[in-house]
Amino acid sequence: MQVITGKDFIIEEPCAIAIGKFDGIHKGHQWILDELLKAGEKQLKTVVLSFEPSPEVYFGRQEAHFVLTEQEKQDMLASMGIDYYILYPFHAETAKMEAEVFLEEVLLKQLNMKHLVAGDDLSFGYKGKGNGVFLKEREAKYGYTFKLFPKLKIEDEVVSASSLRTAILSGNIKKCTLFMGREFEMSGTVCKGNQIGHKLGFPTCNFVPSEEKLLPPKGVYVTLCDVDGKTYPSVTNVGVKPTVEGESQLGIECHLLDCDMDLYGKEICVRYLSFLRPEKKFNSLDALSEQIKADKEKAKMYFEKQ
Ligand code: RBF
Ligand code: MG
Repeated sequence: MQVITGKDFIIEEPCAIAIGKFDGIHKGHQWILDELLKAGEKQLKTVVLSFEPSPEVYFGRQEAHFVLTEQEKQDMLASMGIDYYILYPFHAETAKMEAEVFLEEVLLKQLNMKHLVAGDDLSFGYKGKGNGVFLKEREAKYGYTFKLFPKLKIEDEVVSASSLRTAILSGNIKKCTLFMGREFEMSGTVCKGNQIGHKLGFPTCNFVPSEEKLLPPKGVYVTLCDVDGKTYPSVTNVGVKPTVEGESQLGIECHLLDCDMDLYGKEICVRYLSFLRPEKKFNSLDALSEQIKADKEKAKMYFEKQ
């Protein structure tokens, strides 16, 4: 996949384009992207076009934390087989551009668009005039086809970027998995911890999540830990360890249930399966240790039931 930043690109090959932020690449996004890839099978190049920063963030309607980091999103789009990923600069000038101009100059001239797909909240151009109705009306005039996707529903619930964010922020891990069709995950390089976990009998591999990442509530989760192509059942604390430290940087501490390995310096991926409890400040390390033992038992039971 070729990643394009900036405005001065030209793709001469006829292409199918998906416009959107696609944060999370949830089931609704997958539905749209599947349609894009189908167009790709019919001799069209496939293009995903996102505005950067996203207009939601630019206009201050959303914080700059995402379900997928930019790198995770790019890796996933590449693995799906998308040909081009465009990060179109969004600033005052982009916001002022008439929808008609964006359609003619960017989508049709710079990109040779033959097919367009998007979710029903699509809007681009000045005052968001470039919406579903606008694009449908211009199909014949400009010789492209356009498919607008309604919001997907799973088990009677709307799957959208915002419902997914709400699920993550409230620790509703089951819903995240349902909406994404895979587990919510976080990756990082294992750093040196304080070794207290080791003394307590619960060694952990620790990392600091990416600044970009939208975080679930501080607390304890049943997780899978991927490292070196292998997967290990684990239990993970997301938080600041109030029992051992004062106000400190939020970290991820993952304890492998069945083995004790030193993963220092390795890249690991933690996949969230279930929320167990909120993080707490205990009166002693002994009390914390007792609680972690209980968390570990719960996690083991979770895996035995699967
Ligand atoms: N630290 C806390 O201060 N409060 C907690 O509730 C807490 N829960 C944890 C649960 C698990 C399963 C693990 C692995 C760690 C937890 N920790 C918690 C972090 C713990 O304080 C830390 O791993 C050790 O002190 C080593 O830094
Ligand atoms: Mg959306």
